[in-house]
Amino acid sequence: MWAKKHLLYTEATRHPFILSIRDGSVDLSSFKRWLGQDYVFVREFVPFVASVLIKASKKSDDGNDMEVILGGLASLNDEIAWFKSEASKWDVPLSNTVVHKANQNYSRFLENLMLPEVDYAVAITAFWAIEAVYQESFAHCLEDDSKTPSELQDTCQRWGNEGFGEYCRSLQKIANRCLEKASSDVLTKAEVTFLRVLEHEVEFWNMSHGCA
Ligand code: HMH
Repeated sequence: MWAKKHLLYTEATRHPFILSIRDGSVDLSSFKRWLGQDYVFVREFVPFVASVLIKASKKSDDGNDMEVILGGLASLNDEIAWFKSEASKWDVPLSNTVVHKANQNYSRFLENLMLPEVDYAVAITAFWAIEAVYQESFAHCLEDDSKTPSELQDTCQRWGNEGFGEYCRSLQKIANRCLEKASSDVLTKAEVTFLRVLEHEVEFWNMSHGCA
């Protein structure tokens, strides 16, 4: 299980699409496809995060969880505004986007995680993993030896910046605290959910990259 996790995590955070941004060889039509699809994703992600917030307010024994998740929702508000301005910069229409299969599958997965019977520990683990994949991927494109094109720096900064990294570590801490107290049944569900997130992230990159 650990080996599989490790392998999938690397696949998700060092995907050929990300590596192509990092080495400057990125195909801009791929980038535009990613931009349009990710805007759709983020609009689906907001209700999921809201559902995690509701679970935190009911289940959590730590007063700080709500603030961290609320901060996440606030940054999604900025993110939606950013997508709109970025899309107009790149001439990517955001209305009438044909939602790709990988995106539809990811949405369906998120919808299932929103159900009240899904444990808070499972939902917060998924939330952390979703954010962490983007953080690790885009931070990789900002390293000193990267050749990320200047017009993509802003995108990489959005998720690769230190503040976003700090926020991901806060989510990880919450997830770890919940998992320490979880039953073995919940722990297994969280593990499986974590792997599913990584698979969906890889599929999402594949779609952007044009290999799906
Ligand atoms: C597909 N995963 C995907 N899109 C995002 N914007 C994030 C994660 C991070 O918010």
